[in-house]
Amino acid sequence: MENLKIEIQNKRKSFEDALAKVKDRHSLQDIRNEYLSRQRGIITGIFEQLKHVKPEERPEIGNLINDFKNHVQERVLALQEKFAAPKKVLEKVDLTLPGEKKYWGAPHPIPLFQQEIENIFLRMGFSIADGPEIETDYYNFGALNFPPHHPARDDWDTLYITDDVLLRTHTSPVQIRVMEKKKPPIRIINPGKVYRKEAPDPTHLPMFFQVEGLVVDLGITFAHLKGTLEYFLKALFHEKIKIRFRPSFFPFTEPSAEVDIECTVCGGKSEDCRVCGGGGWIEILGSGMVDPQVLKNVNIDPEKYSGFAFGLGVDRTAMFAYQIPDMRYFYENDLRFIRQFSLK
Ligand code: FA5
Repeated sequence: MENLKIEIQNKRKSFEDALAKVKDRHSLQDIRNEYLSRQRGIITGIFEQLKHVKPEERPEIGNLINDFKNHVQERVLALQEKFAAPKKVLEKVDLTLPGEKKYWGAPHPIPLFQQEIENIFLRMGFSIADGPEIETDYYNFGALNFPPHHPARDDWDTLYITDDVLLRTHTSPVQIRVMEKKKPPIRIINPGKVYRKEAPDPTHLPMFFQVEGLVVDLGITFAHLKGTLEYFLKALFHEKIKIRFRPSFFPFTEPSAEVDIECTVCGGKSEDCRVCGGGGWIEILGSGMVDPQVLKNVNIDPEKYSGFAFGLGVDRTAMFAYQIPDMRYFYENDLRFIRQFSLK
């Protein structure tokens, strides 16, 4: 019995020595296992020796061992609390800081600008027509007087889905679709997306928006075309823009003209302007008197009726209205750029 008492004293001392060296949770756990493990722990080992003690001496030794066990448990528990992971202190809230700004979605500048265009034409008595973006060769080219293999097709090259089905290169097929269904008087615009085989640069995109216009009635002349477009552009640019009509060629109009506006990026003053190339002018739309052959293709008598048509590039015109030096910004999805328009 005396030997066991001495052993308990020794173990108690070595436990205290070991505990004095503990620095963290892991070394504390090692000591806990060494002393309290149920299978191989030091205290379990001491309890096992109890069976060799005389029965009348067991209660006293049993008390000593229990006392040692409780002591070890208490000391380990106290240190476990000390080494426990620090509790999260509630963050202090500084009520004087500005709040987090939440952005609402905003319309993209191109549809916004397209709406401005539509509103001007609606005020002039035009209505809005619609047509498919996937077109047949006939509507995109054939009915508009582009014979098969004609070199004019190169300027309007696109992506073909089959030999006969393609992504439309302009909104002009809608002219044909409208004239097939409706007889004069016709006064429509058609806004929509178009596609071209084109390398992007500051003034060219492979996908962009156009607004097509078509007027067919009795006695329509080039003067109506010129007056309508001048009125429209002055309304769109708030009278502040210089416009010029330049003779041009389109297979489906005769005579044809392109309309240029003065470069709003350099004001015509920079020789190496990336937008106008130093010329001071930039083309924004094509136009002309509807070719009599096109009217014949849709069974409208060209001896009786005449008309004018135009196709405006929405992105390119928006670029000048907003004085943006590169049209690609519209599609880069940089929110710092897009949000400027939602603040208007
Ligand atoms: C046409 O697309 C004709 N359909 C326009 C037309 C309609 C003429 C009716 C006569 C009668 P054009 O390829 O020039 O024409 O394009 C018209 C406008 O679209 C251009 O003036 C320009 O503003 C815009 N545009 C043309 N190509 C691109 C491009 N790659 N990226 C952005 N805008 C373009």
